[in-house]
Amino acid sequence: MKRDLALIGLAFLSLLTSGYPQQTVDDACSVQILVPGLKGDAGEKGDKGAPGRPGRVGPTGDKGDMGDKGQKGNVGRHGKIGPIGSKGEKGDSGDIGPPGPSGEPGIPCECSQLRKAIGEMDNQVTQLTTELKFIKNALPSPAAVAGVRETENKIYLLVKEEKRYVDAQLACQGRGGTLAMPKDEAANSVMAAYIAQAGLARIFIGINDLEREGIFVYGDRSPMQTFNRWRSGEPNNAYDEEDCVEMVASGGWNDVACHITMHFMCEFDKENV
Ligand SMILES: [Ca+2]
Ligand SMILES: [Ca+2]
Repeated sequence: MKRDLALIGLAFLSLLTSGYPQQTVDDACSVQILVPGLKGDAGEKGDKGAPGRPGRVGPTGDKGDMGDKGQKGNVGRHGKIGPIGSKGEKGDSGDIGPPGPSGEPGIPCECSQLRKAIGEMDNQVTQLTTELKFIKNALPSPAAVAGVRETENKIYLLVKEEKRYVDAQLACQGRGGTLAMPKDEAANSVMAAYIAQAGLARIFIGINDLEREGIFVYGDRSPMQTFNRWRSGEPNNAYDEEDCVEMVASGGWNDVACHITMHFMCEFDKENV
């Protein structure tokens, strides 16, 4: 059926083309009907075509079986140092160790210096013992004196008993001394400080003009030298009766009546102690 239609089409087409002006006279006069021939032999095989595009990704496959165990790995690096642990309990004492080696010989002592020092200490002990013996013998009672004072040659003893001048002198002589006689500034200063420290205002000292008015001498009858510490306006022989002498805490001197009573100070030669 199709083949018949094709043949009719070809014949119609040939009729149309014959009407063209360029058509030769022969063509216009002849009508040919074309009919297909027999099928030819098969041609040679063509060249191989280009590769096709990749196909779509396929669906996920089923999970496979577990593989074999791998080889053991290498040793890892050191980790960080951990925090300090708590203190442990004290352990038991160890055994006693063996004795150490003997020490080196000591240095010989400086015996000569030690003997000298000991000798000096012996002398001091002897001197102190003598002075203590003197104090014990000299003092009427511990409460009556305020210690002693010393210069290079003298020992001074403040006696806190109120006596008249003559009785005070006798009391000092009874102890082996005399009323204190300040014959230079050093002695006067020691006596004044002693009085002040004892808290006293005035004391009898060993100076008087009992024998000749206005001619003052020391208690040992030695004449007064250039040194004196008369207070301003003294001696004034007040009321015409001041023949004895007191020392006030400042160290100044004043002639006073001999019959009044007051504390007094004795002095002792160190040679006689
Ligand atoms: Ca006088
Ligand atoms: Ca006077």
